[in-house]
Amino acid sequence: MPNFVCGRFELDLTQPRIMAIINVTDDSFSGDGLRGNLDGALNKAERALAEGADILDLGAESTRPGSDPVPEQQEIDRLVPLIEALQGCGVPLSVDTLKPSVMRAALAAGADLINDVNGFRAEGAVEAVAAGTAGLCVMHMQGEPRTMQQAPQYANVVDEVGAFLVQRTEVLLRAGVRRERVLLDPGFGFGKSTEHNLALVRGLGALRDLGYPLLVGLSRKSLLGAITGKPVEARGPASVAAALMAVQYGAAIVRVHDVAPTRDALAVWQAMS
Ligand code: HH2
Repeated sequence: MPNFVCGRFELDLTQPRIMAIINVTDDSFSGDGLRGNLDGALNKAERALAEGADILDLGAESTRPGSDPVPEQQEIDRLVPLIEALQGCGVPLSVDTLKPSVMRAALAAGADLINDVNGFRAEGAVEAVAAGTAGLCVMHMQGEPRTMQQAPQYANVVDEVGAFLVQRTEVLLRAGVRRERVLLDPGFGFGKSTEHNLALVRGLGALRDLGYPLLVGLSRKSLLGAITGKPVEARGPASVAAALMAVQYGAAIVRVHDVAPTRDALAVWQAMS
């Protein structure tokens, strides 16, 4: 597979990569939201880099089930200073947003990757990102965050998620995006029951066969609570196991809260593979 083109960077994805989650939200499900505290976010980013993060994913709007949208100016005001302050950190800066105006502001401030949990479906999203070289993570979500976990329905979750990702990617390619800029993500927990999430983990190989690198975010999610019976703050070990399984099944990048243990687990996996 060719290198993943990601703004100022090209990532070799023949070895698994770690995307560290840096939330400046008020209400993230994992309880790690830094409420727009720039120094807190910079400290967290520095720690993630020291622990071996390959990408930083900056988010200013929670998308947990039941969450409410954040005004776009607030999202921009929280993200832009962070992107500017982290410009020289040496790894790609990803921005987790579904709003075209925020995408534009983030790219103008120097973001390298736009991570859209809505698959670039908002009006103007494709136009906001098509030019340039920023990486684009296309994620699947059924419904919208406020209601998505109420009654998710699929006839065949792997096929339907795959078809959606192909369709959204074709829209991007038609708008002039090079294939090397695209990452796909099945969107664990975004309009999916436990059974749907498990079927998608087992189906990662089929999704990888679509021909794009896969990003997987299972860290601390409710699927792990359903399996272990543990509350969100005690899901660290389960998250590391889930990241390993995701890589084993075909993920190129894992999106995690806990970089250090994930880095160790991947090092062991690589040495023993
Ligand atoms: N999950 C969350 C947010 N963004 N982006 C991608 N590509 N894949 C994911 O699985 C994903 C994502 C939810 O996790 P988190 O950021 O920890 O929580 P919140 O949205 O509550 O801030």
